[in-house]
Amino acid sequence: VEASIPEPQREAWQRNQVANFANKDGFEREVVRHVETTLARSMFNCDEVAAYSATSLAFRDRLITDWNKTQQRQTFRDTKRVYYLSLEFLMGRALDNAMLNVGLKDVAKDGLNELGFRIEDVIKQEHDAALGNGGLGRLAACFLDSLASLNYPAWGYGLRYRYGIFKQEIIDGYQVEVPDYWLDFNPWEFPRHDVNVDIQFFGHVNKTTNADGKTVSVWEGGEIVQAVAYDVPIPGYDTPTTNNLRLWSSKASGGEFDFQKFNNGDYESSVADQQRAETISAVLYPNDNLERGKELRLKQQYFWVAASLYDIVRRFKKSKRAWREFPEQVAIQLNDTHPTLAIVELQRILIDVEGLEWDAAWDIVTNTFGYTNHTVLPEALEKWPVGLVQHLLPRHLQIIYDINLYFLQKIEKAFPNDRDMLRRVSIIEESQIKMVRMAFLAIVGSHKVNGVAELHSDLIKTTIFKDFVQIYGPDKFTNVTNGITPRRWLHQANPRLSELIASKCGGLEFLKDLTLLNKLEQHIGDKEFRREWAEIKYANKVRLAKHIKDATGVTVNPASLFDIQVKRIHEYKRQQLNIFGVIHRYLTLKAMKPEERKKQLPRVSIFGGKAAPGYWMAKQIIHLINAVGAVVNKDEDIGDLLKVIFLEDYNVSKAEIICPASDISEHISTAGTEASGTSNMKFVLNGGLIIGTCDGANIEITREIGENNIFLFGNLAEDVEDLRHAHTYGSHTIDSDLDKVFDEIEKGTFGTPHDFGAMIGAVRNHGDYYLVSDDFHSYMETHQLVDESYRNQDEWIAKCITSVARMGFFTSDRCINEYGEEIWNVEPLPVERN
Ligand code: H53
Repeated sequence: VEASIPEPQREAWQRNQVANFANKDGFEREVVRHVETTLARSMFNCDEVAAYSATSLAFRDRLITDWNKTQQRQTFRDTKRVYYLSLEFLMGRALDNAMLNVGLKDVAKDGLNELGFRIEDVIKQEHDAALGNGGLGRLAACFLDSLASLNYPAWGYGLRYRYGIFKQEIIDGYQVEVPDYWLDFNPWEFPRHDVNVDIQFFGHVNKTTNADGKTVSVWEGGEIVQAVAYDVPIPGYDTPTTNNLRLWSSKASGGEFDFQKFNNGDYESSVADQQRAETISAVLYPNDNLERGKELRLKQQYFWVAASLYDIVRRFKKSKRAWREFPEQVAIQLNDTHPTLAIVELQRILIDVEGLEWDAAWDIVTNTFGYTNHTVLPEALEKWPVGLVQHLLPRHLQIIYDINLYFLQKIEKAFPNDRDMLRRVSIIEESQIKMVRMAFLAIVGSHKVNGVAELHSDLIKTTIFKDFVQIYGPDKFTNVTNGITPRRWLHQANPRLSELIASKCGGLEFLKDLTLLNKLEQHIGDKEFRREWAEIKYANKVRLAKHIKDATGVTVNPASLFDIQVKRIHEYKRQQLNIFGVIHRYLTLKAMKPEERKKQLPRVSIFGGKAAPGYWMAKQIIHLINAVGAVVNKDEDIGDLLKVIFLEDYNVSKAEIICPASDISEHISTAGTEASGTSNMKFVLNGGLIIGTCDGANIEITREIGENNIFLFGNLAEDVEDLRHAHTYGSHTIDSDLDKVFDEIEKGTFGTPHDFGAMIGAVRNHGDYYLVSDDFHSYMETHQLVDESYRNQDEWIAKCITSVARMGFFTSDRCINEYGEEIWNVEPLPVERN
């Protein structure tokens, strides 16, 4: 139905265009209006939550008028769009970001002040949008910021989980999970009840003959669940471009519940249908780098992918172009294998619904998709049992088999004497329980595959996807090293440092062109500049110390060296190596004479991160950290020389306080296991140094900032396999210092030794898969170097400034431009604000 206003009446609309506020008075008027009308309150009952709500609504109004303009312009120009499909968008808070991107934070600050509020208190009222687990989800959020800031026509597609990642509480040293219901009041989303799609599950496939005498497959029966769109505006920095993040929510198709059943007294089953439907988008799976193969997860994936593709195809069809032009209008990026079914779904739409021939359709499909791989860890690679796919998506399984058949036929021709190749690369793994290998399907159905850091992109080509490089040639595989948005991770998280940098780099332009940071190098010799720099770092440490005090009750001295490791808890990330090192430091301090002890550098070891609820070993690691803290923090021999802190519920808004406050941060994964890492970039950009292994983006950070400005240690990726082999088949001796640490744990110094038996056993008796013992000595030596370096504060600060000056490469703007040119073939489309 044509809903646009006819020409003669448009003048009235234009005359009455919404006027956006641009100054303090205008802002205050909007806040008061929202308090009094939208929220139905008044100045007599306006608390900080209401002030937050009204401020958000005022900014939301602004964003939405820009959003409208952006969408109109993109539709009118009919340009190619990018669709970023991700099951996770770890957005954090939106208000601060919206104020900064729109350039009106100062206006809001003054306005709120006049109305009786402090802007920091108002910002803090917002609940994080925590629709993600870790790096993968946060990367998607940084990419959305860059896409909008660079004026790319782009949409994100995801799921609107009712519960985001759980809230972590630490009770008696153990992690306890609490549900994160975050939707009570969310001013940043627009329900689009008119944008809904029926999604089919189960059923069966029939073959029939159509009017042209062609045999066609018809997918029938089963159940229908409705997908409803919720739109979240994504503002660019210093541009009116405001893109869309569309999140799908599930509900029972055709209404609230079945009235027929209800009227017949069958209340329970009428409500059950509704609940079953709503379950699909109810919770985010809390695993990072770990796939558990649950049926509901597969349902989530298909639900989201099918709704998104329906939407994309509908938009394309409005342009009335020929199907072969689809890849010229549409680029779809698969964030990991989670959306791989989109490949199958598009093929299904094209052949079953639109009547294209297989080859023509498959050409369109493969030219549309790009696939980003984020891990080589075997436990994270997605595989689905054939039987489960058959049951849930019978037509899709047929298409997967056909895709595989045509693919293997080509392989057979190209490699006639290599039977084993067919087995190795088949999309179907012929195991006891047959499995669909999602990564292989993603490769076969995409025109480009990329890794997320150079080492990682090389590794996928030589290990898990080696055969595919032979098959397709090396050009199908590429690297796009990850990045972070400097708007949130510098300007928003560390406003004082951003201001100081601006004063030396020609204003805030560096937020749009991060290579401008290199101007800082000219000022390293400037004593006053270094003093200001150090003063800001100290103030950020004071801010974190206050947070630590409030959260844990422990007082830490901000003059200590702050050593931070915050990320998901995982054996490959080796928080166990860190805590063993802390214990070693503690034992060393204890063994010293008091006068020697006094000469030591005080340290605070700070940890934070969630463990997947079903990941027992990760939970043990959290327990050990807390157990060590409980002993060390009250040891009077030690005092300020060592404090061990576990910060509960690490999330995006806490990261904004933590990242600016590090002296050193830890990125110490077993070489070859961390695909990239992105918090390493956040810490360095905020003037902290890092201790790390030669893994992921650490290597490129070293290349950029210089090896004198980073503390690298440990074995290299190329040696890992041999070391593991030696552990299992040779004699495995444990580092003697590490042995002492284990003995101390086993003596009961940190509580019941039994609790930590498995952690020690993993190193001593079970092959030390993560090479903790192999790297321990070099790790401790390198920490020694850190201490020595830190004593020379002048040199330390110079290292920090040099590092920041050379971090320009790691902006997510650079990533997005690389994707835009090399993978998507899209151009920016600037929007005017009138
Ligand atoms: O993705 C980040 C990388 C990081 C990698 C992470 C990741 C997840 O968070 C979840 C699943 C997965 O396969 C990978 O571990 O190294 O920086 C963004 O690319």
